[in-house]
Amino acid sequence: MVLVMAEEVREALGAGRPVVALESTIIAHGLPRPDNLRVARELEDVVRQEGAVPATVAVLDGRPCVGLDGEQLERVATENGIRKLSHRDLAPAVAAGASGATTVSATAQLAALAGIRVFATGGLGGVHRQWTVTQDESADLGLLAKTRITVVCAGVKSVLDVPATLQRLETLGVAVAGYGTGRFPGFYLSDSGHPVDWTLDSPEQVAEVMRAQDALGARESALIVANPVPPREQLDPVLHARVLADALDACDAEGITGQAVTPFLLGYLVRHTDGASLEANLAAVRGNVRLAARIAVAWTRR
Ligand code: PSU
Ligand code: MN
Repeated sequence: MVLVMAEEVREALGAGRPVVALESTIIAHGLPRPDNLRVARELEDVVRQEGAVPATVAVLDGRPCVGLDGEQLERVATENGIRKLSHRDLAPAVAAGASGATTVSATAQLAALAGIRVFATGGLGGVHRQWTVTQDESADLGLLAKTRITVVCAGVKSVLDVPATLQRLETLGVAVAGYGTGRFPGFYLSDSGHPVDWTLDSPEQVAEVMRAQDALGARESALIVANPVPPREQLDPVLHARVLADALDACDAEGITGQAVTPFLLGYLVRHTDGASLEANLAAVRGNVRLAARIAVAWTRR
């Protein structure tokens, strides 16, 4: 296989020790420079503090890498022209010798191939508002419907049509659980305003669901653990509603489409909230990475 695994990751997996996959699109395209490199390192440190091994995923010079060294992480954060790769882009990128950051869908696919079961991100992609016109739905959803991985997120990005995304996950048969809450989190906000059917309250409970998924032997699908940003670290909901409406208008007015939509909207929110959306985004990601590491520890403790 063409997969390039970091030595540390390979050893940990071989020995049955906990590993957490981290995506790189948030680093390359979701967070502003130069903070993004510091954040990328910090997230890896959080995983280590919890006793697990971080495996940041990216494609570098056509090589799909699971686990990056310091220099590789720096390339993802700083290299100009680093692409955004969803799972459909992996083969073309490998064949072309291209470099790119991996979205949730590409990261989940490569992590599962490497034998990693737990993965952390900020917010999942999903069904966009205006879907009836644009048909814009992130490839994240379809990939999670056929990949056995546990993804810890703060819900789906609030720029999306959240109820439509929850409905699509139901249709696709992807399990969704709130972590310590019966409400689906709203990425920058602790509560999206929508309920979830299942609540899990500890890493051990999450690991029990993962074991039950395997015991059932049913179709390979993911488990989404939706972990809310703490209320005191969320973005002010009134500010969020106002700036988001402007961001969606600006996206329309500027004719932004396809892969560029999500980075555009996230960037707009950062600029027009004086960085407050960035703080909330970071708080969410940090919390998710920490929880993912604890789940990986519980998962390997059998
Ligand atoms: N979470 C964040 N910031 C991000 C993303 C997630 O906090 O930038 C990325 C993920 O990589 C996700 C992608 O897969 O946004 C979705 O992009 P799209 O809507 O184009 O599928
Ligand atoms: Mn899209």
